[in-house]
Amino acid sequence: MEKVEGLIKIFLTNLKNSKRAVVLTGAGVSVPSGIPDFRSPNGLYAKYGQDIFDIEMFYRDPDRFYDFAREGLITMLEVQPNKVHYLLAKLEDKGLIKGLITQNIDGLHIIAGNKNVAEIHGSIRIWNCLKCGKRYEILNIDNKNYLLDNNFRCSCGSLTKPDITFFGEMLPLEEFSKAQRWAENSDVFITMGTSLVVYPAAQLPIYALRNNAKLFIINKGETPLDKYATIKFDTDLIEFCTYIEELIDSL
Ligand code: CNA
Repeated sequence: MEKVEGLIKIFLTNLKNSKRAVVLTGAGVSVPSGIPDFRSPNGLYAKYGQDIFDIEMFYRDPDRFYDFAREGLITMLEVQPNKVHYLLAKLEDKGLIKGLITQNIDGLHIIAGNKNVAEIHGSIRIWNCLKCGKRYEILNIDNKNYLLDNNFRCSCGSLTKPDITFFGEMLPLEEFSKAQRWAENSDVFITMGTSLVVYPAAQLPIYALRNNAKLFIINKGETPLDKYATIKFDTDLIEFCTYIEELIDSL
């Protein structure tokens, strides 16, 4: 316990002395809100298979994806941010982090109050018709119900797809360029709740390291970049954020 507290103080000192700290989050940040991650034993892959976000599979069998979407994506809209999201919003408010890059598609960082956010894998809030281009903003209950009642077909009868990046698709260029710029200019780079195996997101800490940024990794379980971290916290994020909240004002 004392050792962890000591390491957290080192982390906080680095954060407070930094000028351009950037955070990269992954699915683990939203697990305490009730959204399962991909790769844990109770994760989405265990239930739906690894290819559920594969773009070829989507075109081959869209209804399989839509069945998953009812249970695994639309339900994300009912979920609330947790302590980790709120702490990150507070750190931005205090000027301690300059940018927040997320691989998550649930929109919870924006709901929690972060403003400088790069959603590099898109967001489930928007669904687009693949034929006529009609856009459905599904935080609007009428749009959501329309899609649910029509098995995700547009009013023109064609397939719709959420505005998220499937495996086999390009990332949204503008969002990723912003994230890359932040990473390349960062002096402290923090990753939270990500296994760092999905590319090109996992490249971002490497851009930061090339700029001599210090890397801090907070994740339950190993990541391929652990050996490059100034400190790796293999700990639960809620526990970690509780420490930060307790110590942040005292340093
Ligand atoms: P991942 O590969 O599933 O890794 C998540 C990591 O978080 C794992 O190493 C877990 O051990 C760790 N973890 C889970 N809970 C906690 C916790 N409470 N404390 C500390 N660590 C924890 O997911 P990545 O984000 O690395 O992979 C990127 C994918 C996942 C992106 O394409 C996302 O779009 C996608 N995804 C997003 C969501 C979401 O939007 N909430 C949910 C599931 C998957």
